[in-house]
Amino acid sequence: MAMANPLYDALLAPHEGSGRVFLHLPGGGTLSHAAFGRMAARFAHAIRAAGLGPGDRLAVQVDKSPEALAVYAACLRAGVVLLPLNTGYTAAELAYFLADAEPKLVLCDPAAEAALRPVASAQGAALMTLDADGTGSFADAAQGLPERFDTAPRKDGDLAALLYTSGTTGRSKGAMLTQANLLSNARVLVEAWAFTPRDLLLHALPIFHTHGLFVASNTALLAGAEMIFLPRFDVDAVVKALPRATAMMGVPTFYTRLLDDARLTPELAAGMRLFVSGSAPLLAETHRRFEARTGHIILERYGMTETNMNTSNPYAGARRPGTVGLPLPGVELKVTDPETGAELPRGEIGMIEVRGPNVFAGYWRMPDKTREELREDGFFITGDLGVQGADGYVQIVGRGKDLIISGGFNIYPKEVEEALDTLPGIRESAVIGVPHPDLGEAALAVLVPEPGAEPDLAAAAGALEDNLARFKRPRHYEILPELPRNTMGKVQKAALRERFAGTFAGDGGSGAA
Ligand code: MLC
Ligand code: AMP
Repeated sequence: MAMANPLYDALLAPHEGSGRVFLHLPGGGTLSHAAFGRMAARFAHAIRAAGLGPGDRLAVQVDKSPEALAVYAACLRAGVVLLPLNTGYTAAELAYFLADAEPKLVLCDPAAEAALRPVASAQGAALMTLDADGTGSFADAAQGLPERFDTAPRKDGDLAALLYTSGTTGRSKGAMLTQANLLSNARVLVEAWAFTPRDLLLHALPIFHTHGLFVASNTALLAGAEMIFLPRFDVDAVVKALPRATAMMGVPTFYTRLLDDARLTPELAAGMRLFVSGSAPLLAETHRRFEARTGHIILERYGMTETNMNTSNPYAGARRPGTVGLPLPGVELKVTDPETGAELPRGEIGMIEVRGPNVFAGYWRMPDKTREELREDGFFITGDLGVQGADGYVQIVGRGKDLIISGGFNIYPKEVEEALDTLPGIRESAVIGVPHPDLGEAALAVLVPEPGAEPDLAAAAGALEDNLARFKRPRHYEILPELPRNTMGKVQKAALRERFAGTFAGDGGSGAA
């Protein structure tokens, strides 16, 4: 009897060799569990052959594909820690992650190879490619390798993945997610959302973040559900796939884009049993419009990279617009005074703190940051401000952290401001999130020129291109002679947000400003 590997044993082993369909692909083809498992075994051998053993990191910045998902499965089998990276990150951003996580191997898109090779070599990491169509030097290396693999034994507390989340100050932090973190949350979600082998989950999220990789994929695998695996959210493809699907998970932008499409009707969604929203606040208005249009009540839940899912509206029971529902089984949630940490009575607004098997093991090689946010008693300080009603429902009312969530991607203003402040002619800057009809919030930069200087906005925007992923770059610029400050000298971002709140009001669709 092989030794235990909790995630492999629960998510993958039950399907080994099964001819059942796992993934439905855009071209109309399918991939069985057996074929997926064979691919994952070959990939696990290739990862081993590249010199990685249990606990080593594998950084992956590739387009979404069945092969990319099989890399995750291969890492689980080999005991290798997966470090998935947003495909939008530039080589400059990658350099930081590679230096910090010290992966032995980096997988990238062939188109990024030339730019990333020096970055990887500088860190002593090998580099291989995996294209969206599943080809590349990594796939070549795996070609012909055995389709059986002795899964590495792992313990509950062993790391399964390292996911970077930006910090409000300083650099990104690697959230260490263990086997038990991921498995406990998958178990809770299968139960809470009633997933079964009869489900067909419409998967249009990226797989480099918690939502698409763990919430969606782990839940489907654990339940034995099938997935319609789309490379990205494309409204035409989603409309085409919806009639076959039983469930979908998305960020609020998925729902506003669907609502903007006349093809969204009750008939289109007649076979659906569940629409889940998360990663960013779902406007109560979107919730109500979706119900009026389709008859479906979106189930909103709340989570984060460090904690997986914390709360959820009930599957059976009232799904309340504007709330993120109740703490999930096993998750303790309290609202505390942000200054003192003392627990507040129900009904009072404060800092949301959570504890449970879902909560991560700390930040990679950052014991000080870990101590600041993860209390010794196990409660994690989320940075989200909220209130819990007498009936237990949690409402998120704001963020204690300076963070913009745009289309479900996080933008840390500080990082963008630091990049802007170095530009010639700019004395200082403030980056704020303002309402955006498509993305929920979009980044807007307020620039203060040096005395006498006339900043060249096009040059400013251009200068960010090499350093910042596209999704982080401000979609609009404003120039002010100075930033509003309080008596302590702190920039009053709330005043700026109010002043520029209407900037994107007329922007329809997904167009950039
Ligand atoms: C893409 N762009 C974005 C963007 N996504 N800009 C700002 N915010 C975003 N979210 C850029 C593109 O690079 C492109 O640049 C331009 O904006 C227009 O792109 P688009 O065609 O409108 O975008 P699209 O590709 O359709 O993507 C939008 C989206 C996508 C909403 C479908 O961002 C998405 O899938 N978001 C999901 C994010 C997610 O999974 N979050 C979960 C985090 S986990 P150019 O220059 O090429 O035109 C988490 C925990 C939890 O938060 O609780 O779940
Ligand atoms: P990330 O660091 O990418 O995991 O983002 C996590 C953050 O997304 C949380 O701390 C919240 O601020 C936000 N978030 C996730 N789900 C919701 C939700 N349903 N409503 C409001 N904010 C959410």
